[in-house]
Amino acid sequence: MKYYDIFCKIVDNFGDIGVCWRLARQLKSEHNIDVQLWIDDLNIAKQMIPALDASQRTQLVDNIRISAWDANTRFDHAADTIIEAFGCELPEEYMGLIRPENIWINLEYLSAEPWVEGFHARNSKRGHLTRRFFFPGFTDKTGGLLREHDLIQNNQKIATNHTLQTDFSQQLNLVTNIDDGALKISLFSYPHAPINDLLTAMTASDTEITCYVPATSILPKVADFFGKASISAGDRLTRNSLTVQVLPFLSQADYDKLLAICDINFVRGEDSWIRAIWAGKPFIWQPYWQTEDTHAIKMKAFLDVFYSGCDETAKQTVIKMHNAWVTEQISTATWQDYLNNVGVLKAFTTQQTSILAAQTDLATNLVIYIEKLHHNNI
Ligand code: TRH
Repeated sequence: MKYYDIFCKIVDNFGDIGVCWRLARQLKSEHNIDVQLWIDDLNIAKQMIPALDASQRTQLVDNIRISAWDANTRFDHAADTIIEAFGCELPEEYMGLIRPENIWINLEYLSAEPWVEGFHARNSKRGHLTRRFFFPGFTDKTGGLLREHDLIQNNQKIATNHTLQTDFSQQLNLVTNIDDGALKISLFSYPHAPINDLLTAMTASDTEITCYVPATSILPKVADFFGKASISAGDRLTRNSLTVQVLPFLSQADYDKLLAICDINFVRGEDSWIRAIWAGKPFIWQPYWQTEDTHAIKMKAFLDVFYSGCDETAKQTVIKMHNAWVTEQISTATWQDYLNNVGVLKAFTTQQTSILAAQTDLATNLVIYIEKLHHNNI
């Protein structure tokens, strides 16, 4: 039986644990690999993995062994394959147990920048050990993108099946009737985004809009817009053509469904960004803020890659909308322009989703790469 250790440090937000949890489950369910996931903050992880008991130091959830990684954690052996997520730095005691024949991989952050291809699968020496860099990416010269084998099919099913949509709608007590003609939007962003501007623009739209907001750190901003001291899951707020419904923080599976049934998705960071692509709907991505405008460089690289080949007018509105969203000022005209192009963007996104989904997914690429290393084929 194959066995991987994955180390995950939750820096802030949910992206690190979101990616690690998804990868761990896919390795087990699709590649029959036993995974031990070491997490440095079980309390935060519990939001993403509700079945987790944060008081237990080690436990099995969805066939993944999850263990606390803190100052009290002792290690007596290293796995044959070790995945260090996002340069989180393995514990010193564990490092001492790694043998040269073990495969040690650093799973990197995702970027569409051209340099990624050249750095993917490169390695560096750490004493007698080799650390290998595995880069996710948008081309087949990179590690690819996380995607479960049935994801696209499941997304398409719920996006087109009335009964499934109604069931989901009832489960979350969604404000709209699926057929009411309102434009459905999901909103997940960092609190520094121009949320007030966006909601103002939405109230001025000529279309009815229902905006679903899962409960995250942006709720105070949304409450502020409606002149409320606070809002919470279950609240519904209306102004002019806009209705906002606050949802609980969803399970990853339900969040996927929400993205699939919405017409436009606002996403952020790393993992929700990719899920929005797999949902095949127009989306606006807010990259994680980094110094020296690194996030803006990352965003430009992605827009260049993803929208190359898109109708020029639609492409320019996407670029304008993204620039407005990251530079923290959005005008009603920018939003209206974007809405006017949503039909073209929907068709284009669906096409890009199919192209990307034809590439090998990240978990499969990773397993193939690791197998080759174990057999000294690289
Ligand atoms: O939370 P994030 O901002 O994470 C970020 C990024 O990963 C960033 O690159 C990293 O450097 C930083 O963390 C430390 O956004 P992201 O990546 O989209 O992760 C959110 C996860 O939460 C994703 O797995 C989707 C999930 N999610 C739910 O499960 N339910 C929800 O209701 C929502 C809104 C999100």
